[in-house]
Order: sequence, then C-alpha cells, then structure tokens
Amino acid sequence: MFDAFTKVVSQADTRGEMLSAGQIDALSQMVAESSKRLDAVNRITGSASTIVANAARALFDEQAQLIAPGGNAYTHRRMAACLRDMEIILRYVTYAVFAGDASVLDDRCLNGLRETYLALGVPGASVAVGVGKMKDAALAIVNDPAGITPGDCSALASEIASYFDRAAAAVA
Ligand code: PEB
Repeated sequence: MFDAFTKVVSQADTRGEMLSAGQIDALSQMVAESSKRLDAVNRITGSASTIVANAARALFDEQAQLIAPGGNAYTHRRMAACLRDMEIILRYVTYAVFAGDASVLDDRCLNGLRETYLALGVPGASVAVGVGKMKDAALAIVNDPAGITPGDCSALASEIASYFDRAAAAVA
C-alpha cells in the first residue's frame, strides 16, 4: 500500500535515483493544497451513509429487476450485502483520496472483486452503475461552495472521479 509519497520513493528506489526536482515540486504542491484534500475526505466521509442510500435507491429505481423476486438484491440479506458492498467501495475510495494514491483501493478492495462477483452471480455492471451514482453525489458534495473557503478544486475533483471510475471499471 502506497501513498503519494511512498509511491514516489518506491519508483525512485527502483531506478536507484535521487528524488527529482519535479517529484519534489509535485509533492510540495500536494502539501500546499492538502486542506482541500482533507476537506473533501471529511465531507465525503460525513455523508457516506446518505451517498450510499441515495445511490442504491436510484440504482433500484433504474434496475427494478434487482429487487424483484430472483433479483440479486432480492431478500433483506442480499439487499444488506449490496448496501454493505457500496459502503466498502466508498470507504476505500476515501482512503485513496486521503492517500493521494489508488493502491489501497486496488490492493484491498478491487483486486479479485470481479471474480468474486462472477462466482456469486452479482451483476458487476449494476455495481458499476451504483458506483457511478456515488461518484456524482460525492463530487456534488465536494464541490458544494457553501461553508468553505472558495478555491479551485478541479484537479482534486478529477482525481476523486478517477478513483470511482477505477472501481466501476474493475467490476463492470
Ligand atoms: C465483496 N460481496 C458479496 C460477497 C463478497 C462481496 C466477498 C460474498 C460474501 C457475503 O455475502 O458477505 N466484500 C465485498 C467487497 C469487499 C469484501 C466489495 C472488499 C474488501 O470484502 N447485489 C446487487 C447489486 C449489488 C449487489 C447490483 C450494488 O444486486 C451486491 C450492490 N454482494 C451483493 C450481493 C451479495 C454480495 C456479496 C447481493 C450477496 C450475494 C449472495 O449471497 O447471493
């Protein structure tokens, strides 16, 4: 598991090189802008259960077959498993945003998830739709200008979007 710093260290070590000026600049920029990152994580974390519940509700509105008899989210047990999966994925996305690196998401959540879903008969494409809905909700919360010092969060927002996209692509 890497963060933005240990990733750069590991890459430099693989080449047996000192850290480059460009790498140091990029990381010092990340430190300078770290309040944006921490605010984003804090906001997503604070709204996690709302993000999950709304995304699941919207998914089941669009794909009602999932909750009909025989559907993969039919019965309370499967519904609970589904909500839990979405919460797990969102949790690992917040870790990746915090760390500034996708490796925690890849290694501890997405690795083997497609195969797990195939074996269980869980429709991965539907999970990907649910993850996309969580992405939209999370970005709306991150970009909400209320109660926060205004600033340019576009780079951070696209980084956050990339972690959701990565999760969706891993199961679709
Ligand atoms: C992944 N999900 C399920 C299981 C596992 C995961 C390992 C089987 C064991 C269990 O039921 O608990 N666990 C989950 C995860 C990590 C992990 C992400 C990462 C660290 O450890 N069903 C739907 C929707 C979708 C869904 C499309 C969006 O119709 C999910 C939610 N996952 C779903 C369901 C089950 C499941 C299990 C319904 C239960 C399947 C079954 O038992 O029939």
